Amino acid sequence: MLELYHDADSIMSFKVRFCLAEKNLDWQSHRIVLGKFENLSPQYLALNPNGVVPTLVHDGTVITESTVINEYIDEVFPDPPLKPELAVDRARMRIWTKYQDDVIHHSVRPATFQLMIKQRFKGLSEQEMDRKVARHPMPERRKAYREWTTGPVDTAAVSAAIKQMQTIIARMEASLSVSPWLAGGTFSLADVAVATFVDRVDHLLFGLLWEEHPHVQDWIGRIKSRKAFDVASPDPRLPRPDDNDVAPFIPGKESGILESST
Ligand SMILES: N[C@@H](CCC(=O)N[C@@H](CS)C(=O)NCC(=O)O)C(=O)O
Repeated sequence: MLELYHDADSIMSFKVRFCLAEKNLDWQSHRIVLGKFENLSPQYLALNPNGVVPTLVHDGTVITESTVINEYIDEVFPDPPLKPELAVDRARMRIWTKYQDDVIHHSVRPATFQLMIKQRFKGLSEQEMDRKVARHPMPERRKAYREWTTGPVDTAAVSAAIKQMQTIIARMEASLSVSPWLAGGTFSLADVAVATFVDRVDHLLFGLLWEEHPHVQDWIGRIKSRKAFDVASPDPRLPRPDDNDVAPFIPGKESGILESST
């Protein structure tokens, strides 16, 4: 039996749901509501000592880390394969999955906190937030909750994150201009991982970031037309950024940050 501990609006959970849906696998859902800090309960920390989602449990064996989970799923349930046949393409795939873990995920976190998560904790002081996350095993996450969920929207942090997103998109464009999928001729775990970025950028209403990248746009169209993308998608009722929060980042409105970046 496959069990997934996940949350609806967690992009790393989305990544594993996408993989499970591509394989057409049945799984039992255990929702861990991050907004209520259920990820920090002693029971969940016993499963995932980093206090993050997702966690997969397969016949009682616990597997953490979304990229590791997806590779595991692909090995145990090889049909249809989500790893390229050639070793060189598998290396390319892992460069993308590592980049998604190390860079892409972190590029969306500031805007996610400032424009989505902050709305949930309106009015909470730093001290109150500190108490809520005191059990978090990752000190940098405690700091992020304290600094990013309280006070007014930090526009400098969002602007810096947008510049990083633009670099990522330029890298995607370069890769997709030489092959239809990120790791070569076939859809792979690289595409599954980077699809999380598409989902979140859309959710943040930053879709115009793709505008001048035809290969990325074409890839997004193909990614979104997969049934598994839809099945895995986060709850559409999630809090969306307010137009007023997003406006300062849109060209022609206030700062025009998207136009002025390189
Ligand atoms: N490297 C981990 C990262 C997981 C992660 O950061 N998950 C986020 C949701 S997308 C989370 O659980 N955040 C809650 C927190 O840090 O308190 C993985 O890929 O599984």
